Amino acid sequence: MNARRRFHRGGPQAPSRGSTLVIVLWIALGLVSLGLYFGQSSALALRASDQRAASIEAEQAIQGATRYAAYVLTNLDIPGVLPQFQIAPTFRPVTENVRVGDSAFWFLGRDPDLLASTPGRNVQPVFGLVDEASKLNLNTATLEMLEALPRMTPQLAAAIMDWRDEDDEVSTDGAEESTYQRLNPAYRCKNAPFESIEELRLVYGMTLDILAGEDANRNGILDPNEDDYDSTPPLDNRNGRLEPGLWEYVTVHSQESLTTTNGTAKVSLGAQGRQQLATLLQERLGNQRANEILQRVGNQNPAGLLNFFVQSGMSVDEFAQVEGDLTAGDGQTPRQGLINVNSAPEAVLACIPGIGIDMAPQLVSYRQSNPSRRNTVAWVAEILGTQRSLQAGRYLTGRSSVYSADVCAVGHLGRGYRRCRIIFDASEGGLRIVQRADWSHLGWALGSQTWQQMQQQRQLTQNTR
Ligand SMILES: [Ca+2]
Ligand SMILES: [Ca+2]
Ligand SMILES: [Ca+2]
Ligand SMILES: [Ca+2]
Repeated sequence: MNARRRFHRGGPQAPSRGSTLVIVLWIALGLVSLGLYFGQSSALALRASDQRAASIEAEQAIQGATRYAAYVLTNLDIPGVLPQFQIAPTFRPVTENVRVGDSAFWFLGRDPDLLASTPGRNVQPVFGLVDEASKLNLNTATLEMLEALPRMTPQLAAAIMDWRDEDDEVSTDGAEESTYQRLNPAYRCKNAPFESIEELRLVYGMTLDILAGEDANRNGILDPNEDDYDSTPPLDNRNGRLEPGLWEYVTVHSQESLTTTNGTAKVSLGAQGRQQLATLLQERLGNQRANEILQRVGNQNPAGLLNFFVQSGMSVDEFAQVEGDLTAGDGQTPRQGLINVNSAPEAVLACIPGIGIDMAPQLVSYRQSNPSRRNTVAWVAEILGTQRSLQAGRYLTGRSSVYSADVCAVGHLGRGYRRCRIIFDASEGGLRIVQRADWSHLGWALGSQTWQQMQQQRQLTQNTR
């Protein structure tokens, strides 16, 4: 009875109710925190998937940009001359903030007329396609030419020569197989041509500092972290000027085309092409001028187009009528590594024998004030004179056939930034993509102005939502 009463009166029930309440409270608390947790993580997941969607949009924009670049390159008014070097191209491509649906792309370019001596000008990017013939070719440059590059040392230049030459004989200051075998981990010396400029990382003695220089994100402009000494990497000299590394000035992809724009084979300036040369000159300049020119050239085998121009006594206008049809090679194997005097920066021109650091700035100023001549190599003779022209001519061209597109892209609201560099080769007739490298890891490359515009646009869209 006692026990029943106790039971009915709920003596032992009271603690039971209390503990139920506690349990319920705990469960409620648990549910709330679970809800909070899932709410938070689904917001995170949403943001991540939004970021991923934006990246995919940016990738799509890069695909679009690749096709657009190919279209531009196959429709050049003057073959071998990029639109920015033409005075009045019938088609001037859009190169910045090109909208593709919600995304956009930019062709990150270079201004080759920017003299190294001009401080503070290169803080915002220029846009456009880039001429690969504006750079020094790692596979054809001589030791002396390599040594003239910024940041280069004699040891490094020699190691580059040893890396690409077939033999295993160590050149003065160079490095061959035995050196690479001593490294930890050891690897082989290539003893074959470079296939990409990134391969320079493997050459003995190379450092990232020499390769990238102050331009850590490889965009050709001075970003804030590249002008603040050691506050943020890279280490720079804080002088308000960008001093880039080797990567800025070298290529492995420059080679001349063996066909003219209408698909016919170019005429060789060598002995084997003499008859065709006569026909070409007669066609374009008439019999009398053709005979005079051929007589002056005689049996010489011009080492370059500039050499032929100097030896022939032609006028610049006459030369322009045949330049696109000529090659100083044998007409069978395309000549590699010719440097386009109309698009190369001062630092590259300075590497060429006959030009050097004393004449390079003069060439840059001349072509700046004479933009109509940026489709020929002939004008160089006026600046360099005969002797220097004959020395430099074998390394020079006035036009190009290999180009690169450094494409930066963003998805909706400026999110999902991607960057890709694509190299196009038109030297074998038609356009081929010969290399495609993802450069997204180098970080934002479009400069502070575009960054601010993106932020403002994003803010505006979020406010109106
Ligand atoms: Ca070797
Ligand atoms: Ca930079
Ligand atoms: Ca720095
Ligand atoms: Ca600097």
